[in-house]
Amino acid sequence: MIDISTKIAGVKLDGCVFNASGVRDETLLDLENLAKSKSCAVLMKSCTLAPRKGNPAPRCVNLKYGSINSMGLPNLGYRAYIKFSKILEEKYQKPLIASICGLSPKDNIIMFKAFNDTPVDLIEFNPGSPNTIGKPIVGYDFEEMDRLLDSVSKVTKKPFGVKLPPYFDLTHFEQMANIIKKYPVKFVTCVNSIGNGLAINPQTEKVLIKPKGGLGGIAGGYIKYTALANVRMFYQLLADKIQVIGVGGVYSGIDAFEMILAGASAVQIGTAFLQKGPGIFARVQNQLSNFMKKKGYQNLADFRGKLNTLD
Ligand code: ERO
Repeated sequence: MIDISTKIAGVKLDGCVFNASGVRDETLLDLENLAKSKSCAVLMKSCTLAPRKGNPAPRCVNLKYGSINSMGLPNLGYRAYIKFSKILEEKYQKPLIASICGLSPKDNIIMFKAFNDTPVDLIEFNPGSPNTIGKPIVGYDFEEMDRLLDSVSKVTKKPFGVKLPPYFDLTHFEQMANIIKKYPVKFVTCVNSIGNGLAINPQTEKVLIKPKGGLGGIAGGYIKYTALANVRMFYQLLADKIQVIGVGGVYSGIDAFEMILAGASAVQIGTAFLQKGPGIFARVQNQLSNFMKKKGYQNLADFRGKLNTLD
C-alpha cells in the first residue's frame, strides 16, 4: 500500500496535496466544497481586517499554460473566516489553515491574536501578494519581513508558516532563510505568483486584465521551474528543520513528485484547481501514488529532498 500522507508542523494530513490560498476559497460554500473534495486540508483565502471587494474585473484570466491575476485580495474579513473555521470544524474532519495578509503590521498582530482561539490547525502568513494597489510586495523587503516575523511570533499560539514570493537571486534565498531561522516558523510555502507580469491580446491590442494597466501575478505552468528552484533552495537552506510546501504549476502527479523530490513536504494546487475543478486533488494524488508504485517508493520520506545533481 502506497502511503502519501504527510505531517505539517505536526498536523497529520491524509494525503499531501491541498488547495493554494486564493482560488475558490473565499466563501463558506467554496470552503465546504473543498472540505468535501480530496484536498487534504482546507486553506482559506488570505484575509484582511476589513472585508474587501478587491480590484475591478476582469482580474483573473486563464492563459495557455497558466493564469494571470490581480484579484486585489477580495475577502470577507478575518471575522468571517473565524466563524467559518468553527462551522467547518464541526462538520468536517479536515485540517484547517487560515491565511493572514494584513495591510499593516498592526493588522497582522490583531489577526494572529484573533486566530489563537479558533479551531484552525495552522496559519499561513502571506506577505507576498503582488496585487494590493499602492502596497509593495512585503516579501521583498527583508528588514520589514524580519520585523513582521518578530511581531507575529510574539503573539501567535498557532503553528505558523510563511508564504513567500519567488526569489531569483541566490543571495536573496540566503538572506530570507537566515531571517526565517530566527523565528518559530514551522514551514515556508514556495511560491506565490510571479508579480507584475503582462499578458496581451494581439488581436484587440489590449491587456487581458483591468487592474494596474494589465499587470498581474503569473501562476501555473509558467512558474513551475521557479517554484521548484525555490522549494529546493529553501529545503537546503532550512536544513529540513523548517518544512517546505511547494506550489506553482502542479497539474499532475509527476509535477507533485518533482516538488517532493526537490524537498516539499506537501504540495498546493492553485491554477490547475481554478481551471480543472476539485477533481484535480484526487487525480494528482492518484497519479502520484501510481508513479511512486512504479518507482518502488512506499512513502514520501523514501524520496523527499533526494534530488540528484549531475556532479
Ligand atoms: O490578488 C490577490 O488577491 C492575490 N493574488 C496572488 O497572486 N497572490 C496573492 O497572494 C494575492 C493576495 C493575497
